[in-house]
Amino acid sequence: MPERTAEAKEQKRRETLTAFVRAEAQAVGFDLCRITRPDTIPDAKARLGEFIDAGRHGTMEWMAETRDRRGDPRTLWSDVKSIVVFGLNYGPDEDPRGILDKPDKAAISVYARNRDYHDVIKGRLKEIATRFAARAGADVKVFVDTAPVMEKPLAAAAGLGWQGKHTNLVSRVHGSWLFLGSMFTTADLIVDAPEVDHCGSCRACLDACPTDAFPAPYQIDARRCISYLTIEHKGPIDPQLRPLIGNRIYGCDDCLAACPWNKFAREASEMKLQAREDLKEPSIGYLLCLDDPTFRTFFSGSPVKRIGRDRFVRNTLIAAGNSGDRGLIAQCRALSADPSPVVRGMAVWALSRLMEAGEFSTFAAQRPADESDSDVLDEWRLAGAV
Ligand code: B12
Ligand code: SF4
Repeated sequence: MPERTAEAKEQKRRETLTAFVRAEAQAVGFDLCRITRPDTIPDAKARLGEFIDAGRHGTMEWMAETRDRRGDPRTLWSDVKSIVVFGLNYGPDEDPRGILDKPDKAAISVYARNRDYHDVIKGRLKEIATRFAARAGADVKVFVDTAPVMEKPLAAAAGLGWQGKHTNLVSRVHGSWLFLGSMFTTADLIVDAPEVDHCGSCRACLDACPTDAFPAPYQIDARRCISYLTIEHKGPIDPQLRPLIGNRIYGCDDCLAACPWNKFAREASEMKLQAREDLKEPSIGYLLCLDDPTFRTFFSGSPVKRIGRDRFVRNTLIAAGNSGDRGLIAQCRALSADPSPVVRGMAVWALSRLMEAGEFSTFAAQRPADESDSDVLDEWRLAGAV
């Protein structure tokens, strides 16, 4: 029967291409590779809409601007037939929460302790995509993080794991430490079954959050998340939240680290990113000294560089203010005269916490009379100096 033969041939071709992409994923060092279709996340668009309508994206306006394309892969690319989702384990060797008890040290979240994962994953995705497109004669597009793609629901639909109560993807094999990336293609591949929720009654991640960023299980208010506050948010940080940030100066791992599924996580592959030694426990005192050129050199190739020196020093000043370390007063005083208003303002806040009341009053009495930035003046007011 010619029709049957054509069908069988097509099936064989799908199987071969599917096996090819999996083998390629393994060869470039991805830990997981599974496949779904673009119509498998019907709830995602409405849930994204609720998140944005409630203002939970804060100042990440790019989320609202791209909501239609983001909520449905077919709106992003109408020809897409299959979506291959890749996972890369970046599990740390030690519990990253250990540093939270060392107030003179600054905590940089695990994902940012080495090269920018966007570059690493994008490079691997491009390698796969080039070879796959040539083999399949199909069109491909690759995405990681910054594109308007809802990577977590797609990964869950492809069966890499499930979205945990902290909203991130949890895998039975790799716990909560996975980066995601995807390849969209016009090729017709064999799809995998979705994963089901294995959180049960556990709420460890919800209880671990220092800033109470989860209004309900499976939902996050980014405006309270330390990752958003220290990385995405420009300008001054809500004074109520500053003491809760502790010494976390770039991102936060608390909800991920609390996940019991990490215990079952397999060893990360040999191709995983190793943390830079000098980013494991850098001292607050050292980081406060970074000017623009030294900041750029120190964080060359790192995702931290993206936020720029001023926002980085703003975050470090919050850690200084929370440290109780009077040895940092001289550096904070110097930064209270910094050209950047966000740095000046946060230096005032840090000093109001580190100095004795009388000492701060004397310092405030000597402050420059020509300060005109409204945010900095607000900080002086908040500190009771005006
Ligand atoms: C915006 C963003 C952020 C924001 C908002 C976080 C968030 N959870 O959305 C901020 C800056 C806070 C952030 C922080 C972090 N991020 Co981020 N971030 C993204 C980004 C760019 C978009 C995510 C998104 O679409 N959010 C919008 C919300 C609405 O989407 P959602 O979480 O999928 O929403 C679902 C749930 O709310 C759920 N839901 C809603 N109501 C209900 C009700 C019920 C009953 C149920 C079951 C479900 C449910 O359904 C929604 C749709 O699936 C993705 C990359 C990408 N393109 O996808 C990376 C990404 C999610 N981030 C990532 C990482 C690693 C982090 C951090 C760990 C970094 C750090 N160490 O500081 C933290 C983790 C904080 C946390 N608990 O989420 C990884 C996560 C990998 C993984 N294993 O899941 C991603 C996928 C990047 C990547 N390519 O690897 N991030
Ligand atoms: S990353 Fe930290 S602040 Fe953000 S939700 Fe998780 S525990 Fe809370």
